[in-house]
Amino acid sequence: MAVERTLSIIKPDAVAKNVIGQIYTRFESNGLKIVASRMKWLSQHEAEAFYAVHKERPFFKDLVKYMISGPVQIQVLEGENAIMKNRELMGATDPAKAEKGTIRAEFGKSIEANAVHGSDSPETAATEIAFFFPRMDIYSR
Ligand code: IDP
Ligand code: MG
Repeated sequence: MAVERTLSIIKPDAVAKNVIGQIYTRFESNGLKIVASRMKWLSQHEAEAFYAVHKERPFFKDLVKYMISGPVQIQVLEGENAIMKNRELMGATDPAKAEKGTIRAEFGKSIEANAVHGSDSPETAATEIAFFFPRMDIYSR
């Protein structure tokens, strides 16, 4: 296994629920280090660009609207197998189908308002990290 980095976003519903700390604890207690972090209220243009891979999907417009409904907390997580580890901790896209104990099962509201985003491959992780963080703002240790 290799040390990887992945992009994580705590989405507007979870930020509004005041559970940033509880979600950060999940990362930290499962071997993922927060090596960059910022809170940001995305513009429509930013949300559309971030989710550009989904622009043909029927839920795209609503997804963008939801992602700009309030501030999000964005972080780079680093650790062994970080990309898949984070996806495991997140659980399935639909919180109703996510395994018990996962972040989405515990904090997600709906298939759209599902508390967190996580990169799904090394390629998307690299692109998504670069979208939000210049290299100089990422602090490995
Ligand atoms: P993922 O976040 O588990 O990787 P994706 O298929 O990449 O899931 O979808 C991106 C985001 O779009 C989801 O996290 C969710 O917020 C939203 N989404 C996905 N599928 C649906 C749907 O069927 N209806 C509404 N929103 C959806
Ligand atoms: Mg995805």
